[in-house]
Amino acid sequence: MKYKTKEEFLDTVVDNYKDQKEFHQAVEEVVHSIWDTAVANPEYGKFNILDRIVVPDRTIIFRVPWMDDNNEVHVNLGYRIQFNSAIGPYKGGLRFHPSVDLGILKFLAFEQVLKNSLTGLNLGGGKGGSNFDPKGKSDKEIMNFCYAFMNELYRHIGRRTDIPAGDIGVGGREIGYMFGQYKKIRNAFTGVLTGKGTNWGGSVIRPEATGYGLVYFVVEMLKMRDDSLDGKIATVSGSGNVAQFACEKLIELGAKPVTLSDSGGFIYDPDGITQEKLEYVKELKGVRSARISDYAKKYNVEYFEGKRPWSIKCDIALPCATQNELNFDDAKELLENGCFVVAEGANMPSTTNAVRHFIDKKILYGPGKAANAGGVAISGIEMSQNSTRIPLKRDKVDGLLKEIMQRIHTTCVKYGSKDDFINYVDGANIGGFVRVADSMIDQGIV
Ligand code: NDP
Ligand code: 2IT
Repeated sequence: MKYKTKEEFLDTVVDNYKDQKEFHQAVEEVVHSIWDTAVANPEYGKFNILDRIVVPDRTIIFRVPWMDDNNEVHVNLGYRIQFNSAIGPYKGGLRFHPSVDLGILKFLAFEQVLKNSLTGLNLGGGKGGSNFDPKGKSDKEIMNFCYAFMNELYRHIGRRTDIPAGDIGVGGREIGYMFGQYKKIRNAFTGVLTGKGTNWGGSVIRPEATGYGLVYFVVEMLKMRDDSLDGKIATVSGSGNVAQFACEKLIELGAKPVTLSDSGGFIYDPDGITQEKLEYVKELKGVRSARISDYAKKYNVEYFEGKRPWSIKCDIALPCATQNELNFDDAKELLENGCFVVAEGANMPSTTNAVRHFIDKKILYGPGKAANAGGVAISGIEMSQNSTRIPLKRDKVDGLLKEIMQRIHTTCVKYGSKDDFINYVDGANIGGFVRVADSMIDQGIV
């Protein structure tokens, strides 16, 4: 092993990528978990896996010029990080949000490598997107932007190379426009993107998969304490794709979600968000600029402007909005109010100190790369349906999703159990890492 301590290694990552603080955060968490495993296996040292695993295969940055409805020309930055392909073609979402930069996409792509490994499928890791802000844009502007983005991205992706999907700001509509443009340029109808419409190669349950899978993971965690979702109060943040379908599954399985949020604030509905109210949220949030505060007006509940929902008493908290949306103070308050399960629908929503607090207090804490892997897993199932050209039925795909979430949970237990506590962070990181590292060794120095 080239490094004597993990701190020595982590210092090199910080030095090499000075401005990429989210990337440092993600690498630090992983290295804390995998260090002993990395040191114990001399092959990992010999093949210098640590240095290699934190450097993407390639990073593509490009100009995206597009015209708005007033004929003004804008330029955004487009990115695709192809991080690791040891176990499969690059796979991961595209994010359109003004905060997008290299540090954020590198953290997401790095997490994706280990997440995809945990699914047990043959999926490498990647991530991409743009600092484009979809809020307030007309449908035509969104279409123009998606076309412009694909005008460059098409040359870097392909069904055997790199298969993007959605993430924040990218849903079925955007995937449709990008797919159309890819098909036009390449003159090829292939499964190059996932999250497609079911009429043209998309899988049933893909839109639901991240949120449903998250709740299936929570069910597995609760089983470890002979407990179930029945009657549990859940706080959920976000109100987009992941949050909506997490709520839906919570309701179906007998729990009571009481909050939703967006970048403006959160709503608290002590009577519980019902399926009917959720249908309203789905319709409302179908328009990207819509605000969750409208829910408070419609159902006469409280809206907390500029706040996040972690002060509300609950048994289960599901952060489903964005990175670093739950800090140490939030973690303390949650636990003081009796919360004993935190599972992440979003990627890295809890800060480093919040995660330490959850582990110190030995609650059931499911990190994103395990708990939200259902989305990419069903993307993998969409890819296999595209290859065979045989679409699967809803029950079959839902069954696969459950099976994969259970398998991920088993992997976390296998690698994360110590005494009578399951450290899901260690379990997910080690479980994800070993498969990628061993595959890299099998393939030599490439
Ligand atoms: P959506 O765009 O559908 O929804 C995002 C939600 O998060 C919106 O409610 C949005 O509010 C809120 N949000 C976004 N950025 C911020 C911010 N900076 N501060 C506060 N709120 C914010 O995205 P998804 O639901 O798809 O993604 C949510 C999270 O889940 C992300 O972390 C994503 O990486 C992760 N994820 C997504 C998967 C998928 O399949 N889609 C799979 C696995 C993880 P507003 O409308 O005000 O911006
Ligand atoms: O973070 C994620 O796992 C996603 N945005 C989904 C990726 C995918 O390829 O389905």
